[in-house]
Amino acid sequence: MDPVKGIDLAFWYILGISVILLFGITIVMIVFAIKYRRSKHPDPVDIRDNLNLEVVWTVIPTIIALTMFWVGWKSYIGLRDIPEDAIEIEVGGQMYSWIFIYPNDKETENELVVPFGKAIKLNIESWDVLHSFYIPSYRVKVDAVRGMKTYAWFNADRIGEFDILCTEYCGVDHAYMLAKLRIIPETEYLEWLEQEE
Ligand SMILES: [Cu+2]
Repeated sequence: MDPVKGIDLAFWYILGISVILLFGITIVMIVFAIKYRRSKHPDPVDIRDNLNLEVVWTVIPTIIALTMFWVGWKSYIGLRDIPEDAIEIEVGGQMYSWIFIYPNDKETENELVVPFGKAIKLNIESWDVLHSFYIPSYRVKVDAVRGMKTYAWFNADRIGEFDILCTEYCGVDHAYMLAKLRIIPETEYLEWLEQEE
């Protein structure tokens, strides 16, 4: 599944169920508080050991929770499963910028340029403290840890410029640790790749 679609689906699914439950429970609570108030029902009814009721309120929430897990799990798998033809780019986080190293050893700072229509795999590492690599538009957010390789991938399916941020507080200039993702047509990318900076 396309991770962007999968994550959005999981988000809206869980939010939708939460909203329905919020309103459903609130309405039932208000209705019951009015309908069964003490002046009308002085003697409460004991409903303990009602098997049907207990089965219903155990089984239905369990099914709802499992479907939430399923939707979340599917989108997570989408984030971790990388297409085989993905282009690999090394990403290094350092106080306070992102360095990108391309297959031909070209290096850029705070600018990730990739060809349109390709899957991009990012091998992420930190060169000092903890950082976190985040592309909101592609729902990608992975920790950058010194001495440990992490990865992320996205499908570059839109031409344009997108934000890249650091989302792990890494020092005084953390807020300025910003970069741009630039998705350009493949021919332009190949030309750009050969250019000396
Ligand atoms: Cu950082």
